[in-house]
Amino acid sequence: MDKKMMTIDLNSQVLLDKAERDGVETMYDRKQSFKAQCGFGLQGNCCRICGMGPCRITPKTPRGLCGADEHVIVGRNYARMVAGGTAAHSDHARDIAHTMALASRDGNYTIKDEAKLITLAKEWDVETEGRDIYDIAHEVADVALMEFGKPYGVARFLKNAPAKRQKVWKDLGIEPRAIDREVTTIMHSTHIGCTADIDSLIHMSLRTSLADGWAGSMIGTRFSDILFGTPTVRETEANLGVLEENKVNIILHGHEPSLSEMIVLASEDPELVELAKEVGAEGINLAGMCCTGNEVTMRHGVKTAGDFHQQELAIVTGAVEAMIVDVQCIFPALAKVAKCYHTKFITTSPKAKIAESTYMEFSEETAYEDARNIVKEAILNFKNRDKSKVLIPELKSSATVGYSLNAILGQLDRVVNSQIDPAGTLKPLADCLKSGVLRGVAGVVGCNNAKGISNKAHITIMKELIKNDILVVTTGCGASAAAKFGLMTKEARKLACKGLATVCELVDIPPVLHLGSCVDCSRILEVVSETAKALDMDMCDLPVVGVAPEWMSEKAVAIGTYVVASGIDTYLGIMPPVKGSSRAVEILCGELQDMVGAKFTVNENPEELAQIIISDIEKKRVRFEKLV
Ligand code: CUV
Ligand code: SF4
Repeated sequence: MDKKMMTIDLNSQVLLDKAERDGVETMYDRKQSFKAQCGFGLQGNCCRICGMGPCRITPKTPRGLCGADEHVIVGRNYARMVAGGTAAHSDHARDIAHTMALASRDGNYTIKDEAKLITLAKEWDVETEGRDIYDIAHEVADVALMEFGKPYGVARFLKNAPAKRQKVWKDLGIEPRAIDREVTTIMHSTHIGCTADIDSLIHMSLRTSLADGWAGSMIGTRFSDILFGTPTVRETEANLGVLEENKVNIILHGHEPSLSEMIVLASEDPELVELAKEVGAEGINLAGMCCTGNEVTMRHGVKTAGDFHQQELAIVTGAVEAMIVDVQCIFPALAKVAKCYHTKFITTSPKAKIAESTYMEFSEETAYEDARNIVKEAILNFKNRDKSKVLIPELKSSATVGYSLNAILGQLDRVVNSQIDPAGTLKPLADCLKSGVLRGVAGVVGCNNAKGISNKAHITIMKELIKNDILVVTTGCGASAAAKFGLMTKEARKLACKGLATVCELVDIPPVLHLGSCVDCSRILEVVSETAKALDMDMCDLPVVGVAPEWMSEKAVAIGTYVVASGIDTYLGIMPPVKGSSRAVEILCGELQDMVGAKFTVNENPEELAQIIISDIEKKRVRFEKLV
């Protein structure tokens, strides 16, 4: 295998060699043996929605057995991806809301950001005067839980968007109602014999995606901040080099901070630290992976072991005592890889049981006890580590992380506090955009995709954008990539052009800002929305774009769709399975512009995609400068 054609991460390349020596199969081996992927699947024009199928569209068979044409089939598949992604983010948020309903002063979960809770309570008309903070929390949690199934009305957070944006949604009829309702409606409407109109399928996809961005994900982020603390700026390190030879290495992988927060606490438990010493280790070393990694690095500075494509390779180091996972983006392959080493692959969620893993159920009611037991299991596994099988690659990069909206406001405030109002505004950011010192802002987010070379598109595009005075904000595995490649260090401003470099120096930030996990794309919505409001504009008026260079998950499809529906042009480095319908492409990459003021652009060549983004931002600036 030509490793350089697999990943640009040098640690990963070293570990791919090791995997080969150890006889361990990874995603990269499977990628090679797959060779050609199914053309119908790639185009999105295979339908398995009913038992008469699968029906595949070809020139000779232009319709499925029920008569569905390629537009209907592609549209239904697309809508179902949006529903799948919305369900995943929102069900995660639901769990966090349930966790907040359990919060108590002396329990496992407490309220860490009271101010944020009060703000939210006020936004949602929950009485705050003279009430115990936990009573407020429980009522706010109940209101949030109602957002999933309320029979009437639209999502509560919509009113936080700029007035013009709200009007677009209202006029188009894409204001999401209850979150579960939007997901269910798509599942219903894409059942055989329901919606057979591509325009309508995309219309409902827009509405459902907004239930993700402006409801599910936003609840996930806000509630996590309230319960676990709003991220603040801190230093960390990233890449597999953060594993430590002499410590019990525990990798936290998955998504929901309710588990990872407890593991962080348990790993500091004096008894467990003592136990680690008893088994001959110098201590416990936690490292994060994927979005759980982003959550714990943003709030605790826990180091990031790697991204989605490094999950198997982390185990291949032979130095991991336990890989602890909850939900989403977990390779089933981990069970097999873990068997080749001493690593315990510990699954914890009834929503994501994986055959041949060690299942240790985590429940919010018994959170700390469960977390302790899990960490203990890892420590007791240290003795089984086979030193001859250990290879911890050297590379790691330092990174400054933790840029929640509040942290960004705090940074801006430090510089211009004479002009800023006490609540803090994004006016300084708006001013930099106005003056053109910053040409624009790009949210570069999302996964790694085996269709390309791991990390290549992320890094190529981020570097190119900052070189052109475009500030990059990032979440998910895009954030892990940026951290690994040093783009989140303050010195990385040297890679930026003069305008951005100056802003970075003045405000003391890196040119690529870590905004968190995938649900935290809602933070990007907030930044853009607040900036638009500061300028009395709509979100589509700003020189701001979304980019998903290496997206792969249904969640990413939901994110891309709500970003576009929010008026932010979105650029994809991987073609979604919609090419089989010329109408789907026409709408998504064209007509949406007139509907919501933004559209998708796809180009699988990262250099070209970067140039398109830069030139489009300049085009957007022409209109923007006329408006300001
Ligand atoms: Ni939720 S969704 S691979 S971990 S960003 Fe990473 Fe992020 Fe995509 Fe998954
Ligand atoms: Fe075929 Fe129609 Fe059934 Fe899809 S819904 S599998 S196109 S018959």
